[in-house]
Amino acid sequence: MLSDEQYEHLLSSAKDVYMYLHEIEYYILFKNSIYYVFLTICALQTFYPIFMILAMVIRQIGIFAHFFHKVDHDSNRHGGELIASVLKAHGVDYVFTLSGGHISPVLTGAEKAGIRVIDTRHEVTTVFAADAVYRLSGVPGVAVVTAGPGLTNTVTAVKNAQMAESAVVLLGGCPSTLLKGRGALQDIDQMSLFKSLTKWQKTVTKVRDLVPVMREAFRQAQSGTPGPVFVELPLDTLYPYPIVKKEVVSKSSGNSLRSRLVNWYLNHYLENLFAGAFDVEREIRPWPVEIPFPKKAQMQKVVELVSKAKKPLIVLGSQSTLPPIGATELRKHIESLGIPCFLGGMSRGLLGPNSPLHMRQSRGLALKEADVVILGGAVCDFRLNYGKSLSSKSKIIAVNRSKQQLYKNAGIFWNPTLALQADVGQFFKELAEKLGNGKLSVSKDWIDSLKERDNAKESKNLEMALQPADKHLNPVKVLFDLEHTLSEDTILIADGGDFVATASYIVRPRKPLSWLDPGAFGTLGCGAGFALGAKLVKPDADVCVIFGDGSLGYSLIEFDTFYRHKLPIRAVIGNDACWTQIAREQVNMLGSDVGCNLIYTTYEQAAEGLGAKGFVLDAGDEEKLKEVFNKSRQLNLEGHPVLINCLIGKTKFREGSISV
Ligand SMILES: Cc1ncc(C[n+]2csc(CCOP(=O)(O)OP(=O)(O)O)c2C)c(N)n1
Ligand SMILES: *[C@@H]1O[C@H](CO)[C@@H](O)[C@H](O)[C@H]1NC(C)=O
Ligand SMILES: *[C@@H]1O[C@H](CO)[C@@H](O)[C@H](O)[C@H]1NC(C)=O
Ligand SMILES: [Mg+2]
Repeated sequence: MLSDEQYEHLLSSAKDVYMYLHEIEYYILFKNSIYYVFLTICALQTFYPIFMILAMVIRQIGIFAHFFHKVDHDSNRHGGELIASVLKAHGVDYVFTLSGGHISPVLTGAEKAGIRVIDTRHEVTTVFAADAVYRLSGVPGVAVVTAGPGLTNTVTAVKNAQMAESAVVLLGGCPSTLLKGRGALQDIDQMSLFKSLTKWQKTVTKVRDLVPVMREAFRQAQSGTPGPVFVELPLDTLYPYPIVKKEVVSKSSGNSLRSRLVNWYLNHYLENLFAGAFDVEREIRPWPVEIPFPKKAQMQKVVELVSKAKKPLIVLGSQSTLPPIGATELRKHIESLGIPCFLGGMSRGLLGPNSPLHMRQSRGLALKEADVVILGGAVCDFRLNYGKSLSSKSKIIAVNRSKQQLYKNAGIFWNPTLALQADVGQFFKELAEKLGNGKLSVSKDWIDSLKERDNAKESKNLEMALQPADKHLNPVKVLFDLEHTLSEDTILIADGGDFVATASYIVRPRKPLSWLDPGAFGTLGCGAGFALGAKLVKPDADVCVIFGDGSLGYSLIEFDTFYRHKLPIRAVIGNDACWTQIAREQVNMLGSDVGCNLIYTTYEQAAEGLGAKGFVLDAGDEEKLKEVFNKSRQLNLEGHPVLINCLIGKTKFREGSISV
């Protein structure tokens, strides 16, 4: 029997072989049958060594591709155009970048294909933006960055996308195939670096491979548990033949036998690099994406369990909003089931601002009382206290596309009664078909008791908003006033510590997909990138970022990007002159605030310098808050990005919550 790894290897080899046979059209007659023979061998899981040798031999045939293809030596067509054609066919409307010679052809190719190129001021922004594009549109976001430092600058956002399970296609430059490992500029081992950060990664080695590799990248990014993928693009697979030839061959001219031999080799190498690149019409349409569906037998057990429940509870996480079901349809299914619901991550806002089923407060208590808990894409990590939040008396149904996540900390702190590796949306669709529309009688007392607790807590919050803070504005009041001016089309983005955590209890996303936060990786600095992606996907939406003053620092320069690209977003800063979430604990536990203090910087002026409109609000401006929030939206509609610097003081709102 083969190990999983060998099997994967075998399958991918079979695909490679198929690709090469495709390139050499002379074999086209046998192409399909040979592929099926290989797949059969795979299925039999035997002859592994023989197959691998065979695959290698056939793969080598690809090296002689230029015997079958004539390379047009004068053509100015280039690999960037091929990449753009695949992007276009996959519904990509924008790529995010920060320029670099290694990737110029991808950018000009995209421009020519009518794909909007958004150039940012830091590479990390490109991937945050691409992440937001996927979350809001279901089309993988695309970031294009240059070799070496361009790529390493994306690392935080790539890891964040991986943990948030967001499909991002990252394209990175690298030195030409011939010069790799020979000390070229910015030549580092990018593949090892991105191996743990992405779910799939591949280096392109021939121009003719660009299209199939790109298609595979899109399929991989969206299949199973979505995530970022990385495609490495050597310089000589991107530039036109005459330019590459000039770079590679002409530089080693001379008449000695040795240099003639070298030149012969280089010419041969180049022919092969470009063979079959532009003279073959390649399939560019998307591959089907593989999504795990709930198994019938398991679904039957779920229906039995849930139909007996008196106090059922749903906890939804980010995965629930993934295509193909999508957030709007999921909302219908949840409502038709009538089970009370806690929403987290991307599912916030799913049920609108005032749904009777949506509970917001005291989740811990509710989890202890429920008899059946459905974890829909919510994972037993720190957010559920590693599973300790669940009661051993409740029946737990866990649904997640990823097997690993499904069983996280199971057996130690909690035990799933039923665990389904399946798409969350599909799960609720099937459950609603069986038990929806009143077939389920959820106890009214149960919902009422949850709602009562919710209301009690919310009144307490409101009280908190009325107390004056020391010296500056009360953050709770700032956020309540912001909440009261939000509209149906607001998309909220959260980037910060305490101020943002407070916001998550006070502002109410109005509809599905109107709340973006980093997710499990919990990084600061996602604000500008998320806003960029959101404003492009939803140009008419009111994109509003809630920043801590510390967090704003990472994003501030991108106001220049908002201004240049005419993307009017607005930002509300909770400026407490401090990295408060850290200071609060550090002072308490270790007795010093060293390293945690900032000052009341005039961020509104910084933003003005970058082309935005700026406001500052301090104690005494309590009555003006709503007016300024309204005004900022108005300025957005007139095309201006806006930053509102709210100087806030301390309250007891977050006291006692531990955060790192
Ligand atoms: C990239 C990154 N660096 C550091 C941290 C640790 N961290 C978490 S919250 C926080 C404070 C954030 O300060 P600010 O944005 O001003 O929000 P506040 O807590 O003051 O409201 C820090 C430094 C982190 N999560 N991510
Ligand atoms: C799976 O679980 C992880 C961890 O809890 C969570 O972040 C993710 O959204 C879940 N994904 C799905 C598809 O349910
Ligand atoms: C702000 O705008 C909202 C909605 O447009 C409106 O109801 C409210 O009265 C406005 N408030 C102020 C203070 O301008
Ligand atoms: Mg702060």
